[in-house]
Amino acid sequence: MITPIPHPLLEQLRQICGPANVLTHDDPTTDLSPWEQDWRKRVRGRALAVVRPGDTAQVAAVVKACAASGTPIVPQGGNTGLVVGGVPNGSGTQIVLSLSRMNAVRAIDPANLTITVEAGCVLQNLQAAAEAAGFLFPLSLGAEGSCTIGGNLGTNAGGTQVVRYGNTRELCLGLEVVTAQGEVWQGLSGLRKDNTGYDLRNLMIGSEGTLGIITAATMKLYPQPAAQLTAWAAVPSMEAAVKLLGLAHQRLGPGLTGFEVMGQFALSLVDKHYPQLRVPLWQETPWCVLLENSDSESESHARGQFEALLEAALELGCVTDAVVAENLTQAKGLWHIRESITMAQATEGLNIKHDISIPVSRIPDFVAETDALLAQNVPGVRMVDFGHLGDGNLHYNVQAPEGADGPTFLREFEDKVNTLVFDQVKRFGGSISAEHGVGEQKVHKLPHYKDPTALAMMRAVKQALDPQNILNPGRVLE
Ligand code: FAD
Ligand code: 2HG
Ligand code: ZN
Repeated sequence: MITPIPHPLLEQLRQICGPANVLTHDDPTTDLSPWEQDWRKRVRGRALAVVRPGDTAQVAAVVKACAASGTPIVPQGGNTGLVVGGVPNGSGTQIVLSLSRMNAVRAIDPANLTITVEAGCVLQNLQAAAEAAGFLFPLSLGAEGSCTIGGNLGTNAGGTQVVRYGNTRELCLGLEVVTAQGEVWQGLSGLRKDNTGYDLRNLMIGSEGTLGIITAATMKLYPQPAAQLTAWAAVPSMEAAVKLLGLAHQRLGPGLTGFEVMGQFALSLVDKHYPQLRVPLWQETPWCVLLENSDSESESHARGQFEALLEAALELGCVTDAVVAENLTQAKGLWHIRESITMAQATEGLNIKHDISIPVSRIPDFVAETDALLAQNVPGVRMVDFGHLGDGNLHYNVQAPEGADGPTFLREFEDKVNTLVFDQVKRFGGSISAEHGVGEQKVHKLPHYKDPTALAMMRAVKQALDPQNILNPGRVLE
């Protein structure tokens, strides 16, 4: 039995959540690394405690206690974030507020097409609950087995269905939020229309835990499609991929639910690290595209439409070869290849990530110009390009040259590469973060790339809602 060192705030937190739900370094047998280490293993923080409340009232009481002692709070869901936004800093003075115990599905309203869940609900469980009720919850991303809806809302996550259903923000109809003062905002309306003043829901979404703690959400449900087909196409250039996207919009209309592009080197990494996944066509083409067609009529209607699209694309020369999945298992296999790029890249070694957006029409020129600039500035650079081309969102990632030492590469090149890429993004009218957020990683860059008036309004909002700066300090805003 270990007697914890007396600490007035920790005593209070133990009373609120129960001693088993306040984890500290006092107990040398408790490993806090799952909460302190970021997913990319870029930063290892040190928490004063990891606190795991069981309901909204406990979250509110924890925040009140922290506010009274001026203790910073870092909200955390599945800790899959990619920009160092959900782990504590190294000071040992911040608490991690993990929502993982608050994972219930509170209600499904079939007529209103909504589901209300607690923030710690894992995305895959939310998808499964929707499916069990006969509906589709379309948010889908590689981390869905461990990320939570609270984290998805906190980052306004995108994923692979945005081209049809929008980002997490577009899927949300209401929130329950604990404010920086420990008050509870009951905003789980489920209303599709509400013009009674400022849109606080949309302000909270994407605020990365800096304005409030999301404890529950009402999300939109959709009918299940009658059929879903997936195709993998070899395309000769990024221009051809953009042309194929236009054609797919024209031919499939709202049936186009996924349009992902993958560069040859990105796919070579999947082939190298996961040979069992059998990546199709990658050796014969610089780019592959994964397309999904969701049809409300029937499988044969979907197949007819899809084949006509691919035939037209072959004739126009924007596709050189293609395979259409014969069944759901094959389709899942193709999606699994796409979702494995992040892991394959991590296995290959340290890298520099960019999740940028550019108007789709300008992406080919952006890639050609920026690739050339990087090749001039970083000898032997290897580009891991892939992403959600349907949304104009590229994961324009930079891998160290073959055989280079990862940490040395990052020390020497990370800032230079970020500046080069972000300057190009600005020149092309894009955003330096399309989906992963700002976190700690891009916080120093934001003032250079965000409109100064917008940044001033953001600071004013933060000051108004969290004047003590206790909610995730140092993230989003310096
Ligand atoms: P965490 O990592 O725990 O937190 C993320 C941020 O949200 C932090 O700032 C945190 O403080 C805040 N937060 C967490 N919970 C709450 C809450 N309840 N209230 C307020 N703030 C909160 N992102 C995409 O957009 N698209 C993708 O396709 C995508 N694919 C991914 C694939 C992989 C393999 C991985 C590892 C990550 C991927 N991500 C993607 C990044 C990541 O943003 C998402 O995985 C997810 O949205 C994070 O959810 P989480 O529960 O893990 O949040
Ligand atoms: C994806 O689209 C994620 O797979 C992760 O956003 C992107 O690894 C990345 O850079
Ligand atoms: Zn992505």
